[in-house]
Amino acid sequence: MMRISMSLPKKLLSEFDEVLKDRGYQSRSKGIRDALKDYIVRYQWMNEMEGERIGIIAVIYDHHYTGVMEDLADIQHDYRDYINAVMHVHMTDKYCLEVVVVKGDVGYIRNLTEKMMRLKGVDHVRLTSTATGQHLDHE
Ligand code: NI
Repeated sequence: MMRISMSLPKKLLSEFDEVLKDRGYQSRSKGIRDALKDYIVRYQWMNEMEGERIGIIAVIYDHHYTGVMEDLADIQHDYRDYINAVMHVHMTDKYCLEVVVVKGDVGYIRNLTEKMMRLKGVDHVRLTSTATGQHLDHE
């Protein structure tokens, strides 16, 4: 085992501890290990997809964070050929939810998702997608 030390926002850590308590975890280290594995599995899952997909990207961000709205708009404009629609919900005083409907080669959808994920001020990004055509012919 390696030991690491890290800085986390207090609120994030207390929310994480709440989840661990709720799930009956005895150890925070075990919780963090499991969360990291989950992150890696999601990454692998995203990388294994190929071909044409249709889906949605849900993005939650703090619209007060300087530049985040401009950055999200710039990225989405760059990928406009793969975006069919965007819905914006003013979730709370601070947070916005954007639902981006995407369609096309998964390579582009993945790049778009990861570019938005990397932005500071963006709290949560989740891609849900399905292969196009898969549900059209019920053979
Ligand atoms: Ni908003």
